[in-house]
Amino acid sequence: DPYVESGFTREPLTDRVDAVVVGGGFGGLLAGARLRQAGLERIRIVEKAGDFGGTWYWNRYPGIHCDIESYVYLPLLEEVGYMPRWKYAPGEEIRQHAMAIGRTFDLYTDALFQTGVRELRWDDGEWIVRTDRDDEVRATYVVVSNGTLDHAKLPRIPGIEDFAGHTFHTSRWDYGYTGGDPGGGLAGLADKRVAVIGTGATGIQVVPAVARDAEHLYVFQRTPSTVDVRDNRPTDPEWAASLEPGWHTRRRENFQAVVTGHATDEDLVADAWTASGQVLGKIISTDAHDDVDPDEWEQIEEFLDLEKMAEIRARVDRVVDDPATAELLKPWYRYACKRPTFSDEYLQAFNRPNVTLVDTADNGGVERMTERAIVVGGAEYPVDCVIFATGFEVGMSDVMTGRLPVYGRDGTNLLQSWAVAGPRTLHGFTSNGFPNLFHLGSLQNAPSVNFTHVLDEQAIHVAETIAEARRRGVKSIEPTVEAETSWAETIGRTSPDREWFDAECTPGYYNNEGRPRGPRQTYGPGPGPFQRLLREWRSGD
Ligand code: N01
Repeated sequence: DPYVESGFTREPLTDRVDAVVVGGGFGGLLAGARLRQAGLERIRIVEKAGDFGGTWYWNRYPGIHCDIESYVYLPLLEEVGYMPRWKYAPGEEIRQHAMAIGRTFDLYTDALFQTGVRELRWDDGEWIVRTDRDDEVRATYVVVSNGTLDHAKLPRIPGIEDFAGHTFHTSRWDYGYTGGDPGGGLAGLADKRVAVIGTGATGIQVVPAVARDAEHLYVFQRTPSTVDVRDNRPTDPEWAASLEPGWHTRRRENFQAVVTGHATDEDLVADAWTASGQVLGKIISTDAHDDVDPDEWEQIEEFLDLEKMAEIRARVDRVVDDPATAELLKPWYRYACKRPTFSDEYLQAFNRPNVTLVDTADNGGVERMTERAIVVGGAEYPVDCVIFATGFEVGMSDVMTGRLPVYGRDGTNLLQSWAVAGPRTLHGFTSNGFPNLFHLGSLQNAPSVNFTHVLDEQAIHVAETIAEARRRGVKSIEPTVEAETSWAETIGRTSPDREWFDAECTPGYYNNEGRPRGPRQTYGPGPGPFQRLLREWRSGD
């Protein structure tokens, strides 16, 4: 029993609250905060981890940072009264902010940590939430926000279980073994030969820290990432003092408009897109792409893509001393095929005498592991420790995989009811037959790179919907079958179909190896129009 092992046990709990929120990451915290603002009193967040923070709770590897500017990534900055210290915040600062949200909105009082929700069941006008600690909590409303990047992925390397050295995944960093803390050095690696497998966004952040302190570091790369300039800097206090109330919402909306190509403010656009070349900035700033023929637009995109990738490769040549290593570090695909990364230390790490890049692409990945070594193309690399930076089982929340069963009216199983025709929701939030149940995350809605913004808009929508129901004295809310059908039709019609992506991006964005991509389920016009659509829906009848 992992709970007994962790040393934290407690008696099962039976009670009744206004709302249960499944998950205490930013989605759950935002749901909690917005429900609090909407006047709900008993809000119980149930979270597997020992505290709030979600992905920032589990991922504490050295070097962890957020790639999105902190002034737009961190939610509720004005409400909490916090100004980030860095343009790109380190993970610990983000985790502390998550905890501050918990305190500001009094979400700790009723939170259940180290507790996993095992079943949601609608019973006579309310939900019964059962947990793996045998709790039975009744709630009028349930908001599910349990994330999509929480199941660590280990590679299927033959012999992985034979390896007798030390291993761990980046999302469970072993500071006991490596020494140090998230901000400090890793003294425990001073006499260790270490392997890092994986060079995605995580690998890029972890490698410089391990390179600095390990006796020797072998970086096992299957696909090189694009590594763009980071240019992090402390927050300018004068700028911070000059901000007017409401700045945070405006900045987030501006950022969203720019990255989705809907901005009209020329200065802002030019600023944001300098890295992508002025052409794209100009096209977007003039909103000209709305008038450009789609084929022509695709050609323009491809051209800009080529330019951008040439710039990324030229940087590798400039930074990396050894030409053979530099060649291997150059990405060969289109920019959006893989998640872009940013670092001013990663490429530089390969100039250290104690760092070796082992490219596995020609051999289809790592060949096998033995008791003491990693084998690639017949060559053995003896190591003491293997760090898996191999990402996550992506794209499916526990509800979508069935790990968290949901039973609605008449005991209907949610997943089974979606088995034939796929998910059926209104705007991704609610489903017929499952009253007062709301989903946050990526389900039949519009994604954006700044995911905390997407989650906040969703949390606001759920909270305002519930507040309206309460004002009207309505006991339970759910969409009609017609509304769901109509939304499914909108999603089917507008979901972007990027054929080149499927054809050229191997492996794909999240190394979703060998898995069918399935029909796309996003609202094509993008997050801005989606948020407007929700606001209009709320202000209607
Ligand atoms: O995981 P990934 P991640 N043999 O899946 C390799 C977010 N994030 O943890 O590219 C050999 O991207 C795999 O190789 P390939 C962000 O959204 C955000 O890095 O598939 N190698 C790849 O190199 C990101 O997208 C921040 O060929 C294998 C790596 O492992 C998500 O988290 C920072 C392998 C996995 O890359 C996940 O990122 C960090 C195998 N069998 C992360 N299987 C921010 O800044 C996999 N690999 C906000």
